[in-house]
Amino acid sequence: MNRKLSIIGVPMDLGQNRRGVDMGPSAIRYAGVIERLEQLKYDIEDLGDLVISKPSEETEETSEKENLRNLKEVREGNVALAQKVDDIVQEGRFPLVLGGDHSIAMGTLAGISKHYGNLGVIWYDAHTDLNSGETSPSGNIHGMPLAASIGIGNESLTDIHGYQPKLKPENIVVIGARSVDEGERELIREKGIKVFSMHEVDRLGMSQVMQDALDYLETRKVDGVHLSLDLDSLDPEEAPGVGTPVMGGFSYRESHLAMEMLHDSERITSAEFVEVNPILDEKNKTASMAVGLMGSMLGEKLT
Ligand code: 5AB
Ligand code: MN
Ligand code: MN
Ligand code: MN
Repeated sequence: MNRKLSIIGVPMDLGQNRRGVDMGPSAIRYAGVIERLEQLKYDIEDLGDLVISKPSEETEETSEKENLRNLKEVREGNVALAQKVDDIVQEGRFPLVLGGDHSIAMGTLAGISKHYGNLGVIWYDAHTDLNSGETSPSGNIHGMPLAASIGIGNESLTDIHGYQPKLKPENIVVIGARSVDEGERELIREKGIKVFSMHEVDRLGMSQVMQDALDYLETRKVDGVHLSLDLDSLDPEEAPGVGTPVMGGFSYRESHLAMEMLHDSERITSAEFVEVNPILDEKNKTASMAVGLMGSMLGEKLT
């Protein structure tokens, strides 16, 4: 495991339409992320938060037409993030990105993937985020980052950081899916994207699913693994501070196990934790869970 960690917050809320997720990085910091990871003896560099610009009325109109809300500003934020993350990886450090809504995964992956020949991704989420302007029921770009990263959708999203695609569809593993739109289903079938839905987790248990996911990426001969963890993968009873809750999710405990197994696999090379919305939360518990999961992912054990 890379002992040098760089943390960057991305106060992005323009990829969806519930205010508050831009305060995610503050909530995660307040929940003690730096102190927690320092205890694990990492060399931590805190790069603070990116500045995200507010949308103008003019861009609102054009993006409504294409069913891509706040397209211009979402792109700009991701272009800036991609450069930051690129620099972090270039310096030989492990990027840990704090969201912000999930649209920021486009920028994170754009900065990371150029350093790898065959990057793998674990997408831990209640959703598959495989929409485009054509298929999206909402026009919210936080439902599109995985599609954009495989080169599907509007050019200004697929082309962030000047290259595409960022990912091969067969190097993606989705875990936790339970709300998938029709257009997304088609893409999963067409591209052969590996999805462990809640059905598989219920039948096999998290331990087996995580092992299968890691084995699958091993057969793909990936040279790095990025974890993109959307807090709405957890059950909203336990983690209420998210904008798009879907019932029937993971327990905190199950997710801990998943993170510990990821750590023990010694494969993980970057991560992001997204969609924490403190306005919808109770006593900052969703942010605290995010911090707890980061701890497990980075090797925190009781013994
Ligand atoms: B999240 C939905 N599929 O596209 C859409 O939270 C929800 O990043 C997207 O996973 C949820 O609007 C995006 C209905
Ligand atoms: Mn989600
Ligand atoms: Mn998501
Ligand atoms: Mn969400």
